[in-house]
Amino acid sequence: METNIQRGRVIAVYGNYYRLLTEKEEVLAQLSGKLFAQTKDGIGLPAVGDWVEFQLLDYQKGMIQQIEPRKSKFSRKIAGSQSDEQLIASNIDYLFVVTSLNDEFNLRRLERYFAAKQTNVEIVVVLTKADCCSNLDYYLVPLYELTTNIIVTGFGTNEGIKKIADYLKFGKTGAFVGSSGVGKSTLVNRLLQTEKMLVADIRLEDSKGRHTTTHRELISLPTGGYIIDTPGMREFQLFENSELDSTFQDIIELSATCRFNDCRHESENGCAVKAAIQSGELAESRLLNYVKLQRELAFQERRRKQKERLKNKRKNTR
Ligand SMILES: Nc1nc2c(ncn2[C@@H]2O[C@H](COP(=O)(O)OP(=O)(O)OP(=O)(O)O)[C@@H](O)[C@H]2O)c(=O)[nH]1
Ligand SMILES: [Mg+2]
Ligand SMILES: [Zn+2]
Repeated sequence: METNIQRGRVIAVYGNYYRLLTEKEEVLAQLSGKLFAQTKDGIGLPAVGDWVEFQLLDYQKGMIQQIEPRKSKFSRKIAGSQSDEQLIASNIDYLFVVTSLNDEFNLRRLERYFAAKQTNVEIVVVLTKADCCSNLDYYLVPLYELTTNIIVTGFGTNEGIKKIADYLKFGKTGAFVGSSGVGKSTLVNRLLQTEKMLVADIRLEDSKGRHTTTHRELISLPTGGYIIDTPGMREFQLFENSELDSTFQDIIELSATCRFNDCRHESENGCAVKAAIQSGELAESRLLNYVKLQRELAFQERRRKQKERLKNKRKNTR
């Protein structure tokens, strides 16, 4: 008989250990053998943001029995050559894509985040370091084409921080994602009004961050909401096609008016996409990014199918 079953939320993962937050305390837990076996097909291991049921064993120690179904998630393809999914945060309402108002800003990378957007998650772009930027419009004008969910922050003003806090009302969860050094942990500290998270200067040589944050962590906020801080991403590849087409709706609409149905928008006659590039209506880099993302997803789809076939083969020969 299992007694003392409680509900908790994964706030950090350390190897095989999971730090859980309950209403009363923090608990360090491991997976039950049964759950570990189940995680091998389907749901995967618990991720930061997951709600779990666990058995309280001992003083602040526990055994996780079950992962509650995820309402939403944000994942990418794991870094490197494999095509598996890496869950970055689960049960989030808002994905705050953080980017700074300097050379780090990259519209093509932002498009990638929008293309990877997953169900039940709203994306908000947070532009940091406004205090060091004298040409805000240079960044804002092209960004408006992609989204109007934009928050501008910087040292010397609390306005942006207040807007972020407004999203993270009681029970709501957000995650900060973006490159190293853009100021994700600084935002967490400002939301908390304490220096909880370690932050570090970016490198002088190339203005890149130092990968200061090394673990994903969920933090409770005074508003009753939660924020997940994540390490800066070096590489961010799409895991599955969810919002690719809606992110590039303009190109899809243009393609529909190309003379040939199978137009590759390269050198075909009557190509509406090329015409839009020539007239300045569409940025060529946007088209190239779309094609690149499509290829990336097609490649992973092939890898996944290959893997699936191998798995079935093994099953059948067992
Ligand atoms: N001027 C200015 N500097 C900022 C701002 N926000 C953050 N910084 C600085 O940027 C540097 C990097 O900040 P972090 O918060 O460590 O960046 P991070 O995104 O958490 O980086 P990783 O943990 O490596 O992913 C620090 O020196 C911060 O003080 C801002 O709004 N204005
Ligand atoms: Mg950090
Ligand atoms: Zn075309």
